[in-house]
Amino acid sequence: QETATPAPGGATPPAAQKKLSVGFSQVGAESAWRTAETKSIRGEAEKRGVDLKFADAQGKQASQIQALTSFIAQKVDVIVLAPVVETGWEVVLTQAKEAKIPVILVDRGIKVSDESLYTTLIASDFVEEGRMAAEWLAKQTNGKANIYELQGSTGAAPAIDRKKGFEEALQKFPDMKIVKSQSADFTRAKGKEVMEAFIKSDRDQIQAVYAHNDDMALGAIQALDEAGMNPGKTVTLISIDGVKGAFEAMVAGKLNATVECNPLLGPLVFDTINKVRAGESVPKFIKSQDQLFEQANAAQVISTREY
Ligand code: GYE
Repeated sequence: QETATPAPGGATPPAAQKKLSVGFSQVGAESAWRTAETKSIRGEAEKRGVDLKFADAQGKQASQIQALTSFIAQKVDVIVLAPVVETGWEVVLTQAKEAKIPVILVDRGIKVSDESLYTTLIASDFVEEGRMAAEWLAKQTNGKANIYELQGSTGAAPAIDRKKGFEEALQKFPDMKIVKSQSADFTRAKGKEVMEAFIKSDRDQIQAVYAHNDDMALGAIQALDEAGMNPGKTVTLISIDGVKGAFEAMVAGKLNATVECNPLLGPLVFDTINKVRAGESVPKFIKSQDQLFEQANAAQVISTREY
């Protein structure tokens, strides 16, 4: 057995080194996607012996600002922020910058006039996801459909950009119409509720549903099922995330397609933190690669899905 010898030159032996401390301000637990992300980041922190301070904001920006203020007061080494909304970050991020604490944004972007207020964003391209969904839906419906849209949380980057990309791509298809569009807050319960209201007023016109995440689509499927409307057959549904529940719904023939959005960001987040702390430069946007999955191949790949 080896015995530890003191490092030459009086360097601090690893055991006595201060643990890396990271404050992570998470949006909440609104979706299966987010639960998978939390698990990935927490698990990776544990694996690497990082002291992770985890704060769940329950969907409130005020709670996130409070968490960040407290991380700054505790002098954490790095802040990881999954911002609930895009705007309103200048004051607290300026405080982090003055305290020389790097801020890594995960899974959602922000709009700030001064880009130096954060180090990098690790996320998917939501505009591209919206485009992929629109193009797939247009192909599937031969360019003609009355679409009902379930938006994500108001003011959140994925809600804004998934709508934008979808609308942009639909411009090439004059007979693809978004008839109604409403926020269902990225949750299954609201997805069901909003879909019920759509069904009540527009029952015979609903041909397609575009949901900004899988959870809302799963809620909508429940509403359609309860109304006897044949989701996946007479109503075509596409959503985003690629969570297990979506694959199960595709195997059951009720969801038609999902655009993957990778929540397993833990390893990449801590690799990036190490680079930043070593003084290496990192890109301002570290983009995940997403792909679309359809009902036809869902059964084949479901067992390989990790979240
Ligand atoms: O798609 C949705 C979640 O920010 C990318 O937030 C994330 C989104 C994800 O609640 O399910």
